[in-house]
Amino acid sequence: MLFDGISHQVPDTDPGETAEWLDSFDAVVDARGRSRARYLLMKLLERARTKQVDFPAAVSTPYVNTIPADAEPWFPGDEYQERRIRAYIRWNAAAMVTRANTRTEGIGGHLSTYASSAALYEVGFNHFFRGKSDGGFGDQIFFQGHASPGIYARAYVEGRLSEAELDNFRHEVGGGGLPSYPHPRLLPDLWEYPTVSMGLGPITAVYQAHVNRYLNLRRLVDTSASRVWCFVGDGEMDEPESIGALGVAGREHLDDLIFVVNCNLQRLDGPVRGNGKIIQELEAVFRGAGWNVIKVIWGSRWDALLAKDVDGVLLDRMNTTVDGEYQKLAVESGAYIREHFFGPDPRLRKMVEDLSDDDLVSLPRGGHDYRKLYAAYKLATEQRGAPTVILAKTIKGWTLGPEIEARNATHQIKKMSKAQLRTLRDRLYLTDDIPEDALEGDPPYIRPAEGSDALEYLKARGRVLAGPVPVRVVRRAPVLRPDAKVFEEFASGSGTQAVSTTMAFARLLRNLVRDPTVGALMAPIVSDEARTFGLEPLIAEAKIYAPDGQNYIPVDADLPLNYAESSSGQVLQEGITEAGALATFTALSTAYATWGQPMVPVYLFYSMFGFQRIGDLAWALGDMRGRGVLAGCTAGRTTLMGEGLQHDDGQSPLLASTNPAALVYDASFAYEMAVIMEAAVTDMLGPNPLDHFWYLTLYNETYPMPALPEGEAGAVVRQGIIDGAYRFAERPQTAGDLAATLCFSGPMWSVAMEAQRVLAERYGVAADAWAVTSWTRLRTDALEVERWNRLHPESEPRIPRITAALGAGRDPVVAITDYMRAVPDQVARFVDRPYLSLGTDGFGRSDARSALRGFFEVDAAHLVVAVLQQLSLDGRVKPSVVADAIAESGIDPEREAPFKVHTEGQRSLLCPDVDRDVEERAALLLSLRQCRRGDEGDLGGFQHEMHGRRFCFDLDDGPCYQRAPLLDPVRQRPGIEAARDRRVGAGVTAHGCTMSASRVISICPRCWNNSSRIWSRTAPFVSL
Ligand SMILES: Cc1ncc(C[n+]2csc(CCOP(=O)(O)OP(=O)(O)O)c2C)c(N)n1
Ligand SMILES: [Mg+2]
Repeated sequence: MLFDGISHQVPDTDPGETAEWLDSFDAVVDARGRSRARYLLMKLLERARTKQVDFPAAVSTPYVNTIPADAEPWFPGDEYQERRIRAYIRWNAAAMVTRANTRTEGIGGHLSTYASSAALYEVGFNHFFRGKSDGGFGDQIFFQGHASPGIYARAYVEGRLSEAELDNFRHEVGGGGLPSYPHPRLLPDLWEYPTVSMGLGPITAVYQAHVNRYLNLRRLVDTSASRVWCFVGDGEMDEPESIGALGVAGREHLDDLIFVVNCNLQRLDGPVRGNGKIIQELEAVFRGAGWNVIKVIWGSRWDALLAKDVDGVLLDRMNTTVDGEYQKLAVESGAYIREHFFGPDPRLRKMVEDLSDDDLVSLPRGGHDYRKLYAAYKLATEQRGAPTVILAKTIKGWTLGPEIEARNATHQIKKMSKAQLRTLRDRLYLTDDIPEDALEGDPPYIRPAEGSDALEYLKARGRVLAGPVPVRVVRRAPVLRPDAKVFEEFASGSGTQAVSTTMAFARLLRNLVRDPTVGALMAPIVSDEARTFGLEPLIAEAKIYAPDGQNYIPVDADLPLNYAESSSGQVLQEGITEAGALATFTALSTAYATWGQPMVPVYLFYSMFGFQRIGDLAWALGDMRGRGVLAGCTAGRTTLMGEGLQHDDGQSPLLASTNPAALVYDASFAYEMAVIMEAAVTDMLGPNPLDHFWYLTLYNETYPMPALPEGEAGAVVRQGIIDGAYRFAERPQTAGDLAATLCFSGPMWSVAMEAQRVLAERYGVAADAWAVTSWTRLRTDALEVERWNRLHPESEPRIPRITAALGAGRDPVVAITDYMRAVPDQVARFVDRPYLSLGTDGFGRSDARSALRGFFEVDAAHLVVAVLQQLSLDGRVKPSVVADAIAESGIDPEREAPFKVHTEGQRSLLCPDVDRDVEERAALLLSLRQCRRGDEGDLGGFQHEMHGRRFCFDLDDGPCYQRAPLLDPVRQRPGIEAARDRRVGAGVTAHGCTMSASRVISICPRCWNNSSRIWSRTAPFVSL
């Protein structure tokens, strides 16, 4: 597909020939009209496509089937048997949901979605979907999540599920239950791909196909015999994730990818596009993204009508009728359809005069027409060079009877009455299988008898297609272990060289990629931040995966570390799509099941844009039992400096801790990171891998990395790193008996060490320091122990790891983190000592690291004060000592907490109650104006009461900063100088008040909080 073929910029090599073609076209328009001309053009475009002559995307075609009746292939199946099998499945799906809701009122389930898509699935099951019973990998099928009743019902008919299991639909807790939706975590022999959170199925499917191609081009797995099918609802296509990755599939020509969109024109509450046409809209979207589009709109009985439509009136009616109207027609009588669809135009009315009203009602939509669907699937599987979408028009609740079909409430119907079940039975021709008395009580489950033609047919199809789907198989893989050298260098520390954990991680990743045993299985993934994370050497060496190779000379070709792309590249540089990158990670992290090929995906991302941005995909990853390493880089609310509110991550370990499959680690040192990575890689490629993934935060603060202790002590530290904590520094010798414990993680180690020194030297407090690598693991352990103790009251109580590690007593423990206090507070109630935590709750700021740590009160001064204050609680330290420490450190005890949201940020001068208090505003304005009459040089100041606070406005440039005790004079001076230089005009004052040439715009939080001085210089206060 070409996207930018601008013909007038291309030289005409044969103008005579061009003129001939154009003249002929003009002649057709003149002689035969525009419709005919349009038809010929479309034919030409079709031909061009089949001849693979690229042309600019033409994004929509008329509202008819893409495959004309005369181009439909012969249908190879036994239609009678297939219809019968379909009837059994339809019935069982409805019976299962009805029974579940009879057993437990309100347990839920969906009837209408599968009812609308039964034919879409059955054509696939009977003719296309490949299973795994031949030892191959089969197709990867993403089912519409809430169509699961139909998938269970088929598995029952195939003999793969029992009646008891069907009866446990949505009753999982007692064991042997069937989950509501596709959840491999809970039904790991059957489900492969979790899909029910709208949009995740489509994006995961696209990246599954993308990863399949990657594995194939890297010669790790031959994926060529498998296809990826993704079934998705038309309402679901509104999710950004559903459409966001379509371009990837088009760009990479992922022709093994087939989407089937179930266009029943409805979502949960009502029409998807009442005033428009979802099929047309989606056609344009998919075509624009480079996909083949096959529309299956009309069933076979429309073919004869379309054949009569010589003037194009029917086509015109089809094109101009909106979806809302089509839905109305779907619930109305034949007479209504005659009157309102065909009626207005006499030519149309004539077209259907020989059809009865009943005939009109039963003119079906294409998505229920087996032959049309077969034709579409066949073409979809044969087309090369681009992915294909089948847009199939269906009716929601099809066959469930007039009270349910196409009704706005259809999605919510969970139970069918006896009368509705009878209608369904009759409609499905199941009167022989379900006698009248069987309709009393619970509707029965039915399946074809052993030896029946239907069952034999089913089995025969299964043999041809290599068994049933879905089925999840995990094959044993050889145990692999990287060379110990990969990790060794990190144990010895970095000497005097300052490095960050991110830099160390990049180096470790490179070592892993180079490892002869596991190197090929490493799959580094980034979403456009490789440079930030120091991966240039890896890119230069392992190259970026690009299915088309590199068809240009990169601008940095002459540099040793250049932007190298290759079709066999190893690094997945996904561009700026965290969702896409996580979907890639998901496909690789489950390759052990999908392809019997364990991989080690390592996705490095901006930690702020991880769980927070794509938490639901990470949830699905946990459901899918993915294995891999997620590395949240540029982590820490104060460690990432300069980037500010949207970037400063103070919560990702907490968000990650909510995912039961995540093992969350926050390392301070390169050796900790290496020990964690060694555990991760050896587990993933080991004999009994956990279905877990690792989340590791990495920082860009550099410091000399300490060495891992050797010998026995080193082994203890290693175990502590994995378990979550180890003692990093013993208590220093001090004169008295004052003692405390500092717990740190990540870059807060240096703060803890500085505090340890000050506490010992100035206050005689001996504090030991613990490195906590995983608050979450400590908490999980403690919760397990707590539960065990609760349930074993007569046994000797067990002791949680963290409780044992920190012991009991009155010496306080103060934890410090670069995240919210809730991170270390995870273990608070398991510590038998006074416990306090310091953290970075609140919105981040852009500033230097030291300023941020001061602002969030996580610097050494605050840590010292915190320890002293804790010691003062039982009288071992006098409160006055704590107060002196506060004063000496320049800490302003009256400032508002940095996490208090209503004091956040800059305020409009007359904020916060500006609109509430017009009079106050006017009074202030007056004061300002009067004040301005003083002149340049010494404007003096004035005070103003507003909203119960006293505002002191200094209109001279001196006093404000001198009186602001928190400001660091070194940092402040340049600001003042700069502000002086902008005596008139817009600017920001030394501490953040902003003003324009005409007025003071805002007042900084410091002024606001500290009796609210405003330092304004000479800005004239003309208007407010
Ligand atoms: C992210 C998300 N939001 C909302 C829902 C709740 N939900 C379940 S089904 C559904 C409607 C689906 O409509 P459509 O995609 O058209 O599927 P249909 O049932 O019509 O085939 C909604 C909103 C969900 N599952 N996931
Ligand atoms: Mg729908």
